[in-house]
Amino acid sequence: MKPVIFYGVPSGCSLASVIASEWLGQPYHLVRIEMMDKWPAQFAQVNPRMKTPAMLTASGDSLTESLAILQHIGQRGVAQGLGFEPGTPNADRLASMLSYLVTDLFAAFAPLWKLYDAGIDDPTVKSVLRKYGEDAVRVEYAYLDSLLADRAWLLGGDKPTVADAYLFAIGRWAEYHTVFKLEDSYPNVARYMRKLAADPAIRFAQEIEKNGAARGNGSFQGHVEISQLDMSKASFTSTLAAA
Ligand SMILES: N[C@@H](CCC(=O)N[C@@H](CS)C(=O)NCC(=O)O)C(=O)O
Repeated sequence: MKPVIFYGVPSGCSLASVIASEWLGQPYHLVRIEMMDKWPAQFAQVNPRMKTPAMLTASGDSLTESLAILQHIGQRGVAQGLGFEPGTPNADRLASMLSYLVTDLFAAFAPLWKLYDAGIDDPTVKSVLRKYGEDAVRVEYAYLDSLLADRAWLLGGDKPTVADAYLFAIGRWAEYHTVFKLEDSYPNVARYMRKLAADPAIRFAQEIEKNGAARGNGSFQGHVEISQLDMSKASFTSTLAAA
């Protein structure tokens, strides 16, 4: 089967998996999840934690967690420079960067998402969450700004990897949560985000998020309904596959 990516709107981290799929250039389908609405019950078979992104791979197995999905796409896209041969120093560097992004950078935004998602009325709790989130976000953007001072892509090199797809998806959250204007505070991150925003795959993925009439590079084979999918192998996540 063709791989299926489940992506969430608004402004999900799953944008990275759509961008990486488009960069890979191999056929794939998408399932859209409106995260603020009631989620389709069948999605629990793919990810019982009810989070996006999730994936059905070409073998029909479910795969969850951005890091795992991006590594999976990266390994299929070694020729395109999206990932690296397992066991090489570059593969280690990519794993390290992805791990930093999905833990430290993602976690820095957690208090701000808490404020956004939950109806918190207590003004003291609100201002503590806001301050805690903003401070944490600034620490990570200062680090990223220093990294990006002398390189075009997150890992250096002359092509983006799946880590760049993820940083684009998460990097936009500082302005989404109006923490700061990137241009004013972190010019290297701002330049990097501007360059990525002009990339055709990223423009496509953002159009998809907006539910626009997106035209990709030909690898996107259309949206599917979750009820149309063969989910017989979709509860793989908790056990090892047979050798
Ligand atoms: N550890 C997961 C986190 C995924 C996650 O929290 N996704 C968010 C969107 S960025 C989500 O689905 N939120 C919906 C919810 O929590 O209800 C990963 O890295 O993939």
